[in-house]
Amino acid sequence: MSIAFSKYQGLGNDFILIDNRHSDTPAIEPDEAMMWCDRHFGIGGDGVIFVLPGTADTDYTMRIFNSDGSEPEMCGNGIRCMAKFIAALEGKTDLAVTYKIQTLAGIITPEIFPEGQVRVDMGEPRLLAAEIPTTLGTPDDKVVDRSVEVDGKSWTVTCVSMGNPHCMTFVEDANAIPLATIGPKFECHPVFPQRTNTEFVQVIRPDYLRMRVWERGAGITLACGTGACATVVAGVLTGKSDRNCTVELPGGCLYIEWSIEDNRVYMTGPAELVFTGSASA
Ligand code: ZDP
Repeated sequence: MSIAFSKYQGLGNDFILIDNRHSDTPAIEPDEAMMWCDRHFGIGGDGVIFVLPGTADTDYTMRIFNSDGSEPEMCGNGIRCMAKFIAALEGKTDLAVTYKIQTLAGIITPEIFPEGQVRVDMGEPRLLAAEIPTTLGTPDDKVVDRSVEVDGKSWTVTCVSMGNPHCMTFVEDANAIPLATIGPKFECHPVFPQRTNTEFVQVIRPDYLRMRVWERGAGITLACGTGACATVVAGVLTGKSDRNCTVELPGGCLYIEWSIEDNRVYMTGPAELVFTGSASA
């Protein structure tokens, strides 16, 4: 069977999008998604995203498989890509449109601006240890500036869930962190029962953070939208950053606002079509 796809990227975090509006079941299985994401044997991508029919309160449902076949609750860069993909499917390219998307992390609302940027209401951050989840500290406590031993070294971490788990460490020089070796040790550390996305953050200014990410289920990626949101929340909780802040990732910048009025996090950034094609499954 041949399945049509569109490849999108947001700051170099790249996804294979599938029009799955006809069925509640994703068109391909997690192990096929792994093959499709392979950069040598497949199409290449950090994940596969399915546009499924909406629920009573939403226009569409998003499901995503990471490149290792696992299923995360949410994906910030991916939902910007998904909004652009839906606009193209609906013939609404270059128009201002807003969609309500059901995800495993609740309802997320991306808004496309006519000039192409996408602003996403990412919802409220979850801060309690049990919600992240992590066993660092007691279940109903925030996890701010906690120490954890990883790879024989003590690290001071702050954990935030944007629907998916993130563990942030503030460092002097983000580029000096050996991400490929230390990243997986954080991801699979026993204090994170659902594994974790791992971010190393350097404060350039309170309104400008530099971040590198090791993603759960995907490894080193050029950007992570949920991670950029979690990073600013961690920056505010530790007194290191403003609530309105630019996050510089290897693939470019995202603009993040953690609203004092409604406690929600808003993320603004690009998403672009790379190519379309079809592949067998
Ligand atoms: O939580 C996870 O397992 C992540 N790998 C999901 C993907 C997050 C993403 N990079 C983002 O932008 O939020 C897509």
